Amino acid sequence: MTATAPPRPRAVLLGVQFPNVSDADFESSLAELGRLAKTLGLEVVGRVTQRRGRLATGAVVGSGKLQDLAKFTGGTGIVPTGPPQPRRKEREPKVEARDDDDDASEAGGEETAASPDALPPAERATVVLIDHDVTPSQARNLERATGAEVLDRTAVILSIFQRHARSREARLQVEIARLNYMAPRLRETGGGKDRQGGGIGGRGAGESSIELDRRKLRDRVAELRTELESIERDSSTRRKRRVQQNTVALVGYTNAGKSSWMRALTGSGVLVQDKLFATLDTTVRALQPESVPRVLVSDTVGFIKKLPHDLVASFRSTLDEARDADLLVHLVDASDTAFAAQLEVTREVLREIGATDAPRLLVLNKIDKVDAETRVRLALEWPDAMPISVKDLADVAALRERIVAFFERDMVEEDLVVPYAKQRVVGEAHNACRVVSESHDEHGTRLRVRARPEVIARLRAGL
Ligand SMILES: Nc1nc2c(ncn2[C@@H]2O[C@H](COP(=O)(O)OP(=O)(O)OP(=O)(O)O)[C@@H](O)[C@H]2O)c(=O)[nH]1
Ligand SMILES: [Mg+2]
Repeated sequence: MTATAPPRPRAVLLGVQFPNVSDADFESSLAELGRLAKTLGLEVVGRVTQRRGRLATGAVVGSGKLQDLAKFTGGTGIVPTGPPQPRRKEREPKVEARDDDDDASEAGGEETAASPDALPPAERATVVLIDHDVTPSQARNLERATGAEVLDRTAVILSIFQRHARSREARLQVEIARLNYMAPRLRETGGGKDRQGGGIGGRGAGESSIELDRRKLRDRVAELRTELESIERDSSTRRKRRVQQNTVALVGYTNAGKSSWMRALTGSGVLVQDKLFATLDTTVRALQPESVPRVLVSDTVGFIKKLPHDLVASFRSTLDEARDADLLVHLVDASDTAFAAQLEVTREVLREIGATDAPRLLVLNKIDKVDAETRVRLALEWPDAMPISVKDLADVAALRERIVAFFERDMVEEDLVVPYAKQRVVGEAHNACRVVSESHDEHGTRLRVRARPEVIARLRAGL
């Protein structure tokens, strides 16, 4: 046993700025990749960026930039042609990078020693993170030029999801997405070899599945889906039971503060962390202090730019909570300069999962971190949004009030006669409505209830 924590694996970031991407957007995207890296437990030691029209087909960036990368990782900086050779040879003279030199890096021949100006071995990065999705062969070429493990944005996000998944449901969802991500890569590498296993992206329950051929992989996905479906049937039953209730879903970009608000609004002990994707499982709790009728609040997985489509599909059932909610509280981190883009991403994912009907309340969260001048500007720009902070008790009370008022606003008062054979509905009415009066006669229980019309309609449907 040693007292000092082992050093964190080092990573270098690689980004290509396309002509249609502004400097600010490019920077914020790379910064986000850095935060994803940190969430994965990596230490970012540097970055290499290049402006170009598209990713180089060979190895994402031109040869000069490959050399820059190799300084961080200790590789040759050259994509060797042909299979890796054990024999070492002098490196070819460096070819200057041009912006359009897709194949300039293919000049190398066999792999050679690290460049002389590379970092000392102990300080080198062992991982290259690319802020784009790359093809399997681009990734492989980059790996051969850098000698490091290469992860694209999707792989990074999948790895984080894999580490943060707690429930069986979340684990199954992530595993299905991960196997689907791996399938085409298995095909290209003829069974997957060198880089699989042990690395940042390749570890986990499915490690040995790398050796499985595509068919076995498909069978495995089918098996996992069957298991997932049976769990989903249970949770959809649970959700149906909640249909009678008033429900609010907290939605938003990852790290916007959803779980913090879940804690504040419901007094529950859900995990709050300054990490991306801290929450993957949905939690549902009653608003506290309890309102009459009761309001249920749900906290769920956050969204991110370029969220892998498969992952959204896998989490569809988890996100049903958001789709079926009566009110969506959409939280953004107002202290993040990129929040308008993040807001758009969230809207897009909500559209994708079909959560388009419920009214939304926009919350500009973390307003305590925003200076006075910006607050004024935000208030003008987003007049309908609530600028608040979870750290301010008055703000917590204010959001709770807004939620309660939302459900109050459209309430109507009606009579319900519940036959004695259907007394279950009386209990449901007490949960979902404000019961103004209750009496009994020969027809059953006579209730005068206050609730939103759709809640009363749902109760009537159960009579
Ligand atoms: N200063 C400040 N920090 C906040 C506020 N709300 C949340 N935070 C911090 O922001 C970080 C992320 O908060 P979470 O509540 O975990 O965010 P989340 O949206 O649940 O994130 P994921 O589950 O990762 O998607 C934590 O460090 C919180 O303490 C706020 O109003 N003000
Ligand atoms: Mg959370």
